Amino acid sequence: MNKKLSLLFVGLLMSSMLLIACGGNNNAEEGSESNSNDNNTGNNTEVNEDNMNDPEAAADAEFTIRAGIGLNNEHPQYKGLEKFKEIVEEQTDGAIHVETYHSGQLGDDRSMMEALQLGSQEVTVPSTAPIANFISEFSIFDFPFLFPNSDVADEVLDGEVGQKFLDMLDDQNLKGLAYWENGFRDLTNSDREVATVEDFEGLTIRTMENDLHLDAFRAMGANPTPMAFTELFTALQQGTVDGQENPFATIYLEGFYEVQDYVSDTHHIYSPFVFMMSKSFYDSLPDDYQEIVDSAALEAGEYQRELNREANDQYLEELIEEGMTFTEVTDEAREEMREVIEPVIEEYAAQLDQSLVDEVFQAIEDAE
Ligand code: TK8
Repeated sequence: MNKKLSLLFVGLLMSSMLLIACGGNNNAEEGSESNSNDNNTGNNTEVNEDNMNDPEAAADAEFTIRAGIGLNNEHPQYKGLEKFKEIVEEQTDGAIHVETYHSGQLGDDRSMMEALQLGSQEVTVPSTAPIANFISEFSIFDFPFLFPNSDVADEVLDGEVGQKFLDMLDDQNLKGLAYWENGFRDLTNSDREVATVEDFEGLTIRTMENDLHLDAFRAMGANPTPMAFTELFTALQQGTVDGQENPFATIYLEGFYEVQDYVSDTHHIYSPFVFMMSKSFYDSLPDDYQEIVDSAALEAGEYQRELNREANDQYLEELIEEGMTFTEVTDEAREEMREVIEPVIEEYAAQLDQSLVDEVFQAIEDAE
């Protein structure tokens, strides 16, 4: 698997060097246009009201950061991106200009990470699950029921253990700067109420592109399908899949209540986001600008986590008001789900360095 990824990475790297040789890059000669997104993997990146990206500001800047996410501009993830933009542009007096893109305008999590590796995009904030396709150790953050609550998650992710995982991104030409919050994942579907493991039987569930997620839902009797987030709403609308799982904020703000009838507070995985930057771009910044983007990613992350948590309970109320049937999952039912999934967790843990796995579980125990 890693050999294939390395070959893919070399191929992508060579094609990008060819592209850069033919076209501008982030910091060409004075007065050049802002970076061309032509070689980007994303869709239309023209300036529009939604993006509020200003081509004049880009032209005057020494550096331009193209920051793209998959969720829409109502989501706390985008509010965090705007906060990052505000801090960086203020502290560099506009020398660094940040363009913000949402709703998959530049691609999905995986293709945006590849764009960072190629240098055709500078920032993205994916969930940890797709990162595991680049660095298998990240699958540990998708062990179901790993984090008991968000306080423990913050302490572990923002501490030594979390930093160790961010440092692993360097070898992929990615620079991990901070953990933001996606949140506890909850199940929705269009077929039935789900309160226990038995209720998962035969449900086709879209999962993120992560083998552990697939195996965990198979263990519970569901029929999982991996899919990029950018394709999810259409798949739900067309009935290609019965359901999906995401935090309440995403379920509400992405309008999934329009195409889903049932929501259960399974809380089966706490999903972190990772704020990451193209490492070659990061290394091209002067030291003082590196310090500014470092601290801005952390400060914007604190802000984003707060927004995400403030509204999450409110979002469940909104979903019920929009007509979804809410099914409360008991702790006993969650325990049964965890027991059924345990062999999958053990199988994936066995593929990782045992000392690293122990370190993560010890850090969680210390934080509780
Ligand atoms: C958005 C994704 C999303 C994630 C998923 O780009 O794919 O379901 O939870 O938030 O990262």
